[in-house]
Amino acid sequence: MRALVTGGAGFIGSHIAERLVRTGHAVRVLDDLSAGKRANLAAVAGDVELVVADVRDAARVDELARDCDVIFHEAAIVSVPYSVEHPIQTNGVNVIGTLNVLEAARKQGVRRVVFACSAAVYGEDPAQPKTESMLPSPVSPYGVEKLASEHYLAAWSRLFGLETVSLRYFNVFGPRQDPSSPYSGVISIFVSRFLAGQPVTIFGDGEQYRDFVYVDNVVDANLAAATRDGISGRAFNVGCGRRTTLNQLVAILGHITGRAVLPRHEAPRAGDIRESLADISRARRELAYEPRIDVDEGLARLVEDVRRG
Ligand code: UD2
Repeated sequence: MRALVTGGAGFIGSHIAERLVRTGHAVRVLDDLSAGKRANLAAVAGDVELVVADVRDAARVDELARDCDVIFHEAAIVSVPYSVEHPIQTNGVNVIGTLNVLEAARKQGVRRVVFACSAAVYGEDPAQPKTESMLPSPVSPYGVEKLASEHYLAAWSRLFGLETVSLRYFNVFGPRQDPSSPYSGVISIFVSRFLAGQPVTIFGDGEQYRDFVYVDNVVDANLAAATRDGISGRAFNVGCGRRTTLNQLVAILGHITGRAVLPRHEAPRAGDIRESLADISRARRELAYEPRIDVDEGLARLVEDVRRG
């Protein structure tokens, strides 16, 4: 197939682009390089058409969707706190960007759009694990934007027969996730600190948990979402279905790196949810999704990758 990956020079998008190339597909990437990097596509640079463009530019998106069978829509501003500070800007990228993708797909006869949604749509509802049938109640602009996008997908599926699939990512981790911002994923921060022999900070008592999912599993889910029949208009949780507390994370990293790091504890971060766990039975049933790489194995691979540089 011929695929367009928006945000394809970013963390998750570049892994999707790389897998597509390695499995024989033609890949075009749209990325404004605001968070993405050319270097993220270095391994497949000769086989990917990288177009530096903004997903808010409807005409450009339309042009790039031409002749594509599938669009993987990963382009977004991904920081929850940033969305609180700059909601007009994040709405522009995260919602108008999605509308541009849907309109381009419809006009250009693209068969299917697979969308990078988020567990942020669930908000603070304490019920665990999260199932897709729960009523979403996002508490951040970012979560609202992801949910609005998901509704647009489902509407475009009903209105125009465009095939759409929304994947609600939980806490994705892996190589190329940028550890440099204070809002970076906790695993990217902890791994770089462990390997540098620096202390880590846990916000709260460390008993809060997340459903951490290695990026290769997320790529598997995307490929299944692009190809399975009978799932148009649907949303799926993408996690491992396993909870890991931050204290457990520190222990696992200590084991893998052979370094004992005593975490510092600070007050819980404002606005943090305490727990997040995915029920992945719908993805198992309808996408034949199975997280092949568990958290321990994913962490080992990430440590190896960061060590190699
Ligand atoms: C994740 C997503 C976010 C959104 C949200 C929805 C990432 C990076 N972010 O946010 O985009 O989808 O889920 O619920 O996947 N922590 C520390 N020390 C640190 C950094 C973090 O203790 O140095 C804690 C933090 O307070 C939180 C946990 O680690 O309790 C996870 O934080 P995170 O920023 O990795 O991810 P999260 O779940 O807030």
